[in-house]
Amino acid sequence: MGSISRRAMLGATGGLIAGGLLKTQADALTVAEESAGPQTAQADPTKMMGAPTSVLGQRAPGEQPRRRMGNPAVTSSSRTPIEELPGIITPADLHFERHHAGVPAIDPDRYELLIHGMVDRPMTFTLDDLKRFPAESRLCFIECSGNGGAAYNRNANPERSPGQIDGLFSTSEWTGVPLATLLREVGVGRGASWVLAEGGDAAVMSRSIPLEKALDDAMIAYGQNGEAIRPAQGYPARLLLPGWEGNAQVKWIRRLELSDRPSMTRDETSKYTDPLDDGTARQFSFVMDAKSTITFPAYPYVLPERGWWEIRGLAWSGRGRITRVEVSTDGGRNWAPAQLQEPILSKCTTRFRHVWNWDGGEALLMSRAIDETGYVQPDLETQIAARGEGTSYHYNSIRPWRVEPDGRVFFAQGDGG
Ligand SMILES: Nc1nc2c(c(=O)[nH]1)N[C@H]1C(S)=C(S)[C@@H](COP(=O)(O)O)O[C@H]1N2
Ligand SMILES: [Mo]
Repeated sequence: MGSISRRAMLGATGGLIAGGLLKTQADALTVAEESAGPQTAQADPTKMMGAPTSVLGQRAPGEQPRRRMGNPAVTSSSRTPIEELPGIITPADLHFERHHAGVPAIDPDRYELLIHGMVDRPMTFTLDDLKRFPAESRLCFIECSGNGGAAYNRNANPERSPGQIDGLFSTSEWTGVPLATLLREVGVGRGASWVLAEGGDAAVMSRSIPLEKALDDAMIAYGQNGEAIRPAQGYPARLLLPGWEGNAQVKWIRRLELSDRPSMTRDETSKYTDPLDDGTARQFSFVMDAKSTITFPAYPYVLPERGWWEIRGLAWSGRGRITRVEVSTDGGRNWAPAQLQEPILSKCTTRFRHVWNWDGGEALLMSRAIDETGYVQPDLETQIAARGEGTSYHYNSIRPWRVEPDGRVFFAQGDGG
């Protein structure tokens, strides 16, 4: 890439700087092995007929993003490569996965959802029943409560990409029936205030959800980005709780039981509570607080030259809309408002960008999200002071990235930034 003017940067959209991205060798190998591309690039595509139509499309041979896996023998999650996605939607085959006992194979023809307990008319719903109700679609993120754990550490590993740190996070268009519709069908009993949600996997994931959320924006979702929910995301149906921690969004949902108290299941007592330094714990800490991370430039990319670059990232809040994102290039001494990119939706992912003239010196890049409730993304020390060292969930502190004079970029939580 030749030199680029400030005018070009300010007027530019995406593609311009993509040529400067360097893939790691490991990434390049994976692409070569796995791409089933139909053809190698033609020297002059105008001189011969192109490939025919196909019943199922595929990605360009050179564009083969992959989920980040831990050691499959010991982990039960995979992460979305958030730095490789140009928009806000996560393609379904790249949605992060977190399974406590694997992905069950559920026969959609035998699937049933039971709603019972403190209701006037206990009922079961088949998949066809669910699809017969007026449907709703909404875009929102799902984020694992434990996302970003690698960043809750004053000595965090600098060689981590945004996806390796925060990739237990994906955004989709979800389609389904509002839970309020189903609850109206069964009739909420007097005094009911909680709903136990239970999954049909070997973990029988069970979480108590306040009735208020169930009647607000909860959904029994069966569609994901224009297709049936993928088996890993809960096929044939999952509970969707916009803005709340991933764990409570029970996949393979098979039972909802209304009651007048939380059920105190394994998944909300021994797990998914946040122990505090004073010996107490935050329980039912459902809402995912506002967070942002820079996805470019970030490890493992290397900036090839000084000059105008667009700092890009993602911001989201479980409380509503993102109203502002601020960016610092000097480790938090000065902050400037970033541009927010439409659409800016409630409990959804918002892209931000900020043009930056890199002078070739060391720089410490940070972003800070603010949502419509006025909540400001905290720095690591503020969060540790509030939550203690031993907490296992809700790591939304500021993510710093250090650019070195040779253009390499590292995760810089270990800088104390
Ligand atoms: N039935 C069931 N639901 C579940 C889980 C599970 O293991 N079983 N995992 C939970 C956790 S911890 C998370 S973060 C999200 C992950 O959703 P995803 O795999 O679709 O990304 O599903 C939640 N729902
Ligand atoms: Mo999770």
